[in-house]
Amino acid sequence: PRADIGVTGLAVMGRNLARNFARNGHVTALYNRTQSRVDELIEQFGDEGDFVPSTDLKSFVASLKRPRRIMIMVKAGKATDAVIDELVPLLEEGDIVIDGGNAHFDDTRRREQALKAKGLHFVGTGVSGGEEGALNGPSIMPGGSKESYEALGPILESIAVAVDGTPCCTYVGPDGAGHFVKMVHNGIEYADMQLIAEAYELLRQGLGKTPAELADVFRTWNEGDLESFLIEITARVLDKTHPGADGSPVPLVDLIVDAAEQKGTGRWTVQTALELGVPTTGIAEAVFARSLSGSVDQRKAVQAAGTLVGPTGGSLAGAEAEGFVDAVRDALYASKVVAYAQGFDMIQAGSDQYGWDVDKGAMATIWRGGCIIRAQFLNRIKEAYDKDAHLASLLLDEYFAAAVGNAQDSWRRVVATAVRLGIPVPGFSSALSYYDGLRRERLGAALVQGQRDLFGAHTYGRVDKPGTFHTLWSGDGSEERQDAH
Ligand code: NBP
Repeated sequence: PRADIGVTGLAVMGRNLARNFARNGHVTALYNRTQSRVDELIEQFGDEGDFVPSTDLKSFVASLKRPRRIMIMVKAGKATDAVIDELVPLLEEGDIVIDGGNAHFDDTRRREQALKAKGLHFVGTGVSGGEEGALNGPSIMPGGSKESYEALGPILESIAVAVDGTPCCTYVGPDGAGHFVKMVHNGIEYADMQLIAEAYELLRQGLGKTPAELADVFRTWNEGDLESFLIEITARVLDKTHPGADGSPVPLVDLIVDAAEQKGTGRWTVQTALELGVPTTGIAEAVFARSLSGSVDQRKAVQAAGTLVGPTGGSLAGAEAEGFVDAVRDALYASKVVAYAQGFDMIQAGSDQYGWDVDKGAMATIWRGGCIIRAQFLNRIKEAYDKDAHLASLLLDEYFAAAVGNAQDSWRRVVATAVRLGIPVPGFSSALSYYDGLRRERLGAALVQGQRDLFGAHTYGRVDKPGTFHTLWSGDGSEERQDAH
């Protein structure tokens, strides 16, 4: 056996990862359920490196050096289990099975347990960057045993994209940690995209700017602290035109149906956040905003009825328009800091819940390249966690606190303007409410606790003394201490 690593599942992602391994000097074994995918890869790209193709799983496994490193790149879900079930009887103690698909971290935890019991390592790994990243350098988020990372890490790091000489791949933590972090990454991506879309809508509706003018705005923003892949591609999308019905060029963004779709990782993030009790409002609002946009029949019915009254846009003028572009930029930046702060809180909560000990600064580091959310900004997050790994919130970091503090007047102005114009800004406004919620010394939750005690005897704590209390609402109105004392 001479192969360093094997890839099974050679659709777009698997094929590109296999080519990436081979191009980086690793002898790469290939297997796919449908043989033609192997043949095509060898035919088209066989000269890019040293490939060992197989026509059956047994010879694929036999072609690998030990401990065997086998990367599964099949459709996430049942297919992954089917492939694992076929593979396991052919493997030997210490071999490493890597799942690079978009698995749910719960599935990864289950699979890791099952394989560990058989003396095998299971590495659930997030792979970010799509087809292009898979070929030229993805961001890689591997979970699993530390021991397996020793044998696998160097190979993965060699194919990951590097930023400032540091590979965007590092050990994330045990069992489901890698897929969990990848999931939160995708959730943050949803939030970031939603915020950018809100900024676009505000400037388009509020200032009546054309998509081409807005492309320039986003290009300018991309030269400042918002510099990121998502801002860059926003300008590209806004610049694009296609011939409309009469053949003349129309901005593509005006031709695209305004119903956003989703594949599900954003939803997973929010479901998990609800279970962990972490307020990731930015991600949740982004997922719900996509759902609302996709409720096409309901939106049509509401518009046809014409009974839900309110402002329908209308442009800002004079003093109201002055400085509005910069204000929207500030609001976008501040909201983005909140969304990332919430995402990193979620990583901490998952890490605490499952005992993963995830290094948040290291996660910011490996997201700097390859990923959809790659951005300058992540360097700041890394620095914040380097300074204090136990920051109670990213918002408390000196740099971010100052940045958000400086932005907050603009942020309030933008949210207030949006509300007045009737432009929905769930991302901007919920981020601002989250910021204020963290900041306020007292919250309305005191009243909620009172209500809960009245209708359900759920008890409350008091600010002036320790203990758990209940008021005898339907009795004489006196208060009882309920805990043992
Ligand atoms: P697909 O998700 O379309 O899966 C196709 C592959 O799965 C083919 O190789 C197919 O074999 C194989 N497969 C299936 Br389906 N059922 C199988 C079974 N029962 N036994 C064996 N093989 C089976 O491929 P993809 O789009 O390349 O994505 C691969 C993974 O990467 C997925 O989990 C996906 O979610 C993830 N992904 C990640 C990103 C990213 O940016 N990180 C992007 C795209 C995809 P066949 O050729 O015989 O049909």
